[in-house]
Amino acid sequence: MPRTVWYPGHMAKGTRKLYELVNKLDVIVEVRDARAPASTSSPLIKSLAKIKPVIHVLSHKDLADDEKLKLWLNSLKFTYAADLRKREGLASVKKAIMKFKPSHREVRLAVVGIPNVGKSLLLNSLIGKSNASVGNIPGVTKSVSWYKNEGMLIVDSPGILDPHAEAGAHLILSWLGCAKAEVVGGYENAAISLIKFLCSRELVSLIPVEVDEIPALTLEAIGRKMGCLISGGRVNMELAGQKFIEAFSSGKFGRVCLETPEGERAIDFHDDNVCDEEVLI
Ligand SMILES: Nc1nc2c(ncn2[C@@H]2O[C@H](COP(=O)(O)OP(=O)(O)OP(=O)(O)O)[C@@H](O)[C@H]2O)c(=O)[nH]1
Ligand SMILES: [Mg+2]
Repeated sequence: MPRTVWYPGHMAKGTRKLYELVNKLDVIVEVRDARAPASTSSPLIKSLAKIKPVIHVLSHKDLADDEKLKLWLNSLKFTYAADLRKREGLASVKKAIMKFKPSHREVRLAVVGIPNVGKSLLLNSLIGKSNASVGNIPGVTKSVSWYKNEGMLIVDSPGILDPHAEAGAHLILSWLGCAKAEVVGGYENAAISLIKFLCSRELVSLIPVEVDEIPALTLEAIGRKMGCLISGGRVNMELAGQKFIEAFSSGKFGRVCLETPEGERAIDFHDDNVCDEEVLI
C-alpha cells in the first residue's frame, strides 16, 4: 500500500519548539486514545522519554472496551485512563503530576500527543479554566503555548504525526478522527477499510446493518440507513462514509478497543485501498 502523509508546517514547528523547551520541564504528559493506545502513541514520545519522565493518559475511557482497557493499564507503566469530557480519572492524573513539583515553584509540564486525542481538553481540566481551544477535528491547536493555574505551568502543543509513518497508520487514525480522511483518499475509502477491519476482528456488532461479503455494499446499506440518498435512489458513498466514521468515532455503535497490548495491533491491518502518496500541508 502506498504511504500517505499529513505533516503540515505547524507540526514541524511544534516539534522544534517542544525540543527547545523540554529541558525547562519537570514532567511530560502524553495523551493517547484508549481505543488504540499503540496506534495513537506520539511519534516523539520515545525520544522525549529519554530526557524527562512521562505520564501517559488514555483519553476516551468512556468509549473504550473496559476489559481490553484494563489489560492496557496493567501493561503500561505510569498510565491513567480518563473520560476527559466528564473529568473522570483526573484526580489521579493530577496527583501523579504533583509528585514532580519542586518545593520552590510550580510544576512545569507539557501535554503532547497526536491530533485530536484530547490534549487541550486535559490541559483545561487541569488548570480549571477553558483557556485552550478544543474541537472535534484534528489540528485545532497549531502552536506551542503556556498556561498557568493551580500550581501548574502547562504547555499545550499541536497534535504531531509521524511524517515517516508506515503504510496504514493514518488510515487507522482516520477512523478515530485523529487524521483527516482526505489523507487516506476520502471518507468512502476510510469507511470501507474500517468495515473490513471490523469484520476481520469479529467486531461486526459495531456495524449498524447486516454485513455483505462486499464491503462497498455494506457501506451502501449504511448510507441508506443513515439517509445519504441522492437522485435516482442512489447512495452518496462519500457522505455515507463520513456519517459512518463520525458515528463510529463518537461511540454511537458501542465501545471498542482496536488493539490489545499482547500484539494485536490495528496497524497490522493492511489494506490496499488507499490513495497514492501525497503530502498535505
Ligand atoms: N467522549 C470523549 N471525548 C473526548 C475525550 N477527550 C477529548 N474528547 C473530545 O475530543 C475532541 C478533541 O479534543 P481536543 O482537546 O481539542 O484534542 P487535541 O488533542 O487538543 O487536538 P488538536 O489540538 O487538534 O491536536 C473534542 O471534541 C473533545 O471533546 C474523552 O475522554 N471522551
Ligand atoms: Mg489541542
